[in-house]
Amino acid sequence: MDEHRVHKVVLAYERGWLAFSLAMLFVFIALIAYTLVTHTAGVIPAGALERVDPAKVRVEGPFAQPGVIQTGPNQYTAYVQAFTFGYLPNPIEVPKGAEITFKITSPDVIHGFQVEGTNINVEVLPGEVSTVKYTFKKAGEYRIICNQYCGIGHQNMFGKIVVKE
Ligand SMILES: [Cu+2]
Repeated sequence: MDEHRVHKVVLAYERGWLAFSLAMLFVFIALIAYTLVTHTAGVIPAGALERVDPAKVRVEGPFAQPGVIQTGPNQYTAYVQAFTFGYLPNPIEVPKGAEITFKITSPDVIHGFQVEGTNINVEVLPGEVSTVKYTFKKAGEYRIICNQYCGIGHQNMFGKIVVKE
């Protein structure tokens, strides 16, 4: 093949690649959209801005007494502090099969709140409340991992969730 012909063939194949990769991308977007309409979308942080004063979260407001409170027949809200270098309460005790709303904030720097074995994976910013929802279907212990570098104790920053039968 001469150079001119090669050029034409390459361009034609490239159009095919572009069409196929775009089609795949749209399929991905459709699949992602599907997850948004199921209950699994609860792990998406609430969009509404909720401000708190990181200097005061340890002394006043719901985060000063971190814990789990019942808010409905099968609903609970867990107020959680993520701090250098741990989580409060520890452990976080919740019942199996109930919708848990986690409200998490930090009195110091950014932390991660990744619950091993689940899709809970949210950033915790000082000054803001991160709100995510999750329903644990299996009882047992779940480890919380800080997956945002937060200082010298980062690699030892863990917490625990105990899901009771
Ligand atoms: Cu941390």
